[in-house]
Amino acid sequence: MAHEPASTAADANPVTTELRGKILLVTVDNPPVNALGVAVRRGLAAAMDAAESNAAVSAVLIVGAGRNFIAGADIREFGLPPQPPALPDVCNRIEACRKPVIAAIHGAALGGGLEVAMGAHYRIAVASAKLGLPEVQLGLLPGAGGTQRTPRLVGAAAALDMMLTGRHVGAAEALKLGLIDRLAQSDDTLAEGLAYAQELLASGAGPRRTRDAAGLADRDASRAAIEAARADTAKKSRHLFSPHRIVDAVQAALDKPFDEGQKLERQFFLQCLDSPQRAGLIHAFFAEREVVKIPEAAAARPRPFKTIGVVGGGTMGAGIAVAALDAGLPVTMVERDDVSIARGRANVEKVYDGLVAKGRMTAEAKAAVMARYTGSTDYASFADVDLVIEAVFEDLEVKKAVFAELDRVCKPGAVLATNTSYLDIDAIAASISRPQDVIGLHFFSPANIMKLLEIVVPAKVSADVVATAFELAKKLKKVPVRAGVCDGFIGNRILAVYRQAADHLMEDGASPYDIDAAVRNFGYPMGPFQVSDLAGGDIGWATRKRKAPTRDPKARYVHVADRICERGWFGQKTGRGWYLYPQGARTGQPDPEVLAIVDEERKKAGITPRSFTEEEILRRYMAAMINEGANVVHQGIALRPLDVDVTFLYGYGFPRFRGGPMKYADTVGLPQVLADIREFAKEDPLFWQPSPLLVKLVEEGKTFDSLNKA
Ligand code: 3H9
Repeated sequence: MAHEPASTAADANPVTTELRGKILLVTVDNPPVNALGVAVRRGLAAAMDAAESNAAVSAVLIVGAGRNFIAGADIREFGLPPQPPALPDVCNRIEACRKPVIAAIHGAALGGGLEVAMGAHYRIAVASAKLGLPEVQLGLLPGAGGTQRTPRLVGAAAALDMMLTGRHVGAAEALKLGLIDRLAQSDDTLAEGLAYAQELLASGAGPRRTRDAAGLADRDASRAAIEAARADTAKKSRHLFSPHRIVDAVQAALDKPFDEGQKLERQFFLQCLDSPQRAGLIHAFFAEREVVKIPEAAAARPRPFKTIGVVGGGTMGAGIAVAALDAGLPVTMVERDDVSIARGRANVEKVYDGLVAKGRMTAEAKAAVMARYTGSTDYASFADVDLVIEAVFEDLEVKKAVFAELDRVCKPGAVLATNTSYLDIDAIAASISRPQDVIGLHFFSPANIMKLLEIVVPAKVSADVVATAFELAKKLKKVPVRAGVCDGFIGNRILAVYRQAADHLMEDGASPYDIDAAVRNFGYPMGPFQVSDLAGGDIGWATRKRKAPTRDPKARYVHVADRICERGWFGQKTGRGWYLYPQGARTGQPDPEVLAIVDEERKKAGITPRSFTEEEILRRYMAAMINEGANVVHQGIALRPLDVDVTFLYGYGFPRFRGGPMKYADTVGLPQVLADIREFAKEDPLFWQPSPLLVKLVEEGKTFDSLNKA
């Protein structure tokens, strides 16, 4: 996405000053989140000058207008030409102020926002305030003195924890850490801030600079904390750039005077800013906010819903029920008979029992949640339910029979959703008297954990039902993506294609273990063959059998997976699949027998194996993913490329630091991707057909991102 800066120098001054007695009240008012755009930076610096030059001012109080103190640097400015003053200079200017500066914090004080607060001499926060340094999540590090001031203020261990996780620290914890000096007694930030400032003046308190704070005084403890963080980061963040620089910057805070440390911090920050990881992570940040902006949300208001019905108590139905229960909603589950509903209830309870066993939930809390759960064998129990999600066996006739029952018993206006992962939802909708109420809610397994929710929009559904589905996603804390009806919707449709590309690579000479390793080195937690072993090879096998009758007889088909499934090797649950899992091991070992099967199939197909470098493997794997992603956008199944990106980030383990497959394609360059596809097409023109959208964008010299703009 191309982003305009939220504010420009020409905008009305978003920083206002007002004398309250002897205190200069400085208010940052830059909706929506008081980001530190250039006008705010200028305003803050000017306010310090004004405070120093006005003899009537004895102290300065900085507050944020609206719901937050300051949410950080203006992310939309990154990548644009810098405009002075730079934020580090502004924070230094605040710290250098010869009159005491106090920050009164409510809402979010994040990133540069917290750095402004640390530039101030004293900090007070209301109980609900959230403080943090989330830059790492954007591929950055705190670049306005944060890597130098935070360890001096709270010690190396706590500072590293905050900067490496990016977590939000509550006000009470911030007080304990020494990040703030006082916890406000009420929610009235302004009154509390003014009172604190007056108290400081009365006590004769002067400026107190964070750069002089003694948090690193215990040098041995600091060194140990840095070494521990370095080792942990090497293990956990091997693909990432900025976490390592964060550790280096804290090392500099320990070893060097403040100004020198800050110079290094600046260098590291600019390196991070230049990295494609920063571009990928910031793309992901905006994409997950843009993805909810759909035409139906603008056109209609969601229907109210207070109660949820779930048809089916299998793994999926139970997971959906848990997701709804966790969101505080009452759930009625219907199954066909007593045995099935007992199993459904047991599946739900099993999740909570697991939490109780791990000490993450009390037995009383479990009982309170289960009190909102009702099991029934009678569809009439759905009479008052606002929204029903069907999660029964994947068979069109079975689903139609369920929907006929729902049509019969549900009240008018109830939303009727199916959790199918590939069936024709238009056909389900057309089979009942109220197609306008029918929608697809494609949850991913385990449904109470996985964040992605594909909201599948059939032709006849009314806009308010789509808006309701997005509202439900918000309530369940899911990341919704709007998808059109087709086999596999966005995610599974694209998956089917790049899985085939992986099979082709395997038959042509790469081993499944080479392919998995290449994909892991790209940043995925697992390769496609490991995923198949985890999910169960029988699932893909069933899909292949389902698609067999409609498969183009001229299309290349690799039989290896079928040969493996025919032996009953379905992966982890059967102790072997693509890998061996001796004694229930969770990490697989390469299996020579699998390699022998691969060899045999190559011979049958008359293929002489050749070798592929990791780069060659990835080029094919990614080109297949990107090309089908382009088709999905071209056909309107996904609204924009960013919808494909969000689907893969939240449902398929795509490495977030690459932004998603379509963003990655832009990074590689679309002409390169198209050239690759055309080269591969020389071997298999049926499989490698360039997407018309990709061809068009290359002809026009455009990127996928150009389509993300509203
Ligand atoms: C940094 O500070 C670097 C420095 O160390 C060094 C500099 C030299 N900029 O999330 P929401 C927009 S890096 C621009 O839906 P919520 C957002 O896109 C920064 N825009 O609200 C959305 O726009 P739209 C470190 C921003 O109430 C609107 O505001 N800080 C920024 O659910 C509302 O956002 C962070 O990483 C921004 N910084 O959550 C904090 N932030 O309406 C990032 C938000 O057009 N922000 N927008 O879709 C957040 O975590 C959440 O926005 C926050 C509010 C918790 C504050």
